[in-house]
Amino acid sequence: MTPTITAFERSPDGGRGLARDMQVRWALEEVGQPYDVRLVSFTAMKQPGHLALNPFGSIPTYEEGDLALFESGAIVLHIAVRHAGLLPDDANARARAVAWMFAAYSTVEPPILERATAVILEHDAPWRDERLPLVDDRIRKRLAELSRHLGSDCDWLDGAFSAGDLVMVGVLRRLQRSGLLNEFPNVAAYVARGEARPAFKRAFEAQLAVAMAASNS
Ligand code: GTB
Repeated sequence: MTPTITAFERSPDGGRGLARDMQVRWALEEVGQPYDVRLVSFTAMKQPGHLALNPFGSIPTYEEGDLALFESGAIVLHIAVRHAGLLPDDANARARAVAWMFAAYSTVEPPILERATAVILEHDAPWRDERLPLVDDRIRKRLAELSRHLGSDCDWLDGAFSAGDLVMVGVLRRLQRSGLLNEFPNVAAYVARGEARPAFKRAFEAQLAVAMAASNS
């Protein structure tokens, strides 16, 4: 059965692939699973039809037969469990790949989201200029830890590319315009390796086509 995911009708990122449908698209492309996309407006996301799929009124969602899922991490994990290619066969390696998914969303991402809030939503707030350097230092701490873990030899976080890398690269991509990634060349190279994967490129092009169509309408 072909799953259907939801994505922004008009992504505020204008096609940079930063909204979280990108992680789901990428996972589906990695495992070779075709999918349909239902585009939703900000208004539609808050209507009962979408809230029945995601109580928080956000994208992405995932529907497959009688299964409806929300939370990009849960969706990527579901895809990785159902298909070969995103989780190792060895049980311990599999558990570590899942740990990296959690690390991406619950350890690495929080200060990155704080930065987005400071830059976008608190742009005019009087505390913004004091707060941003503090947030950047919290991000640097995580990037330094990742940098030490990757060292000079590791292409991926734990052996072969996994769902852990997919989620981590997705989280780190939000830093691309901040300049912070470039302070850690091996982490920047890690993100570039993720973006160079053919499955990433297919997913990126698909979401870009939506943004282009929206900008022409
Ligand atoms: N924890 C959830 C998950 O991982 O699925 C978070 C879902 C979420 O935040 N969805 C966002 C959304 O639907 C889109 S991805 N927001 C609309 C709403 O809640 O009303 C977050 C996002 C949005 C925009 C950019 N951007 O413009 O750069 C980047 C990321």
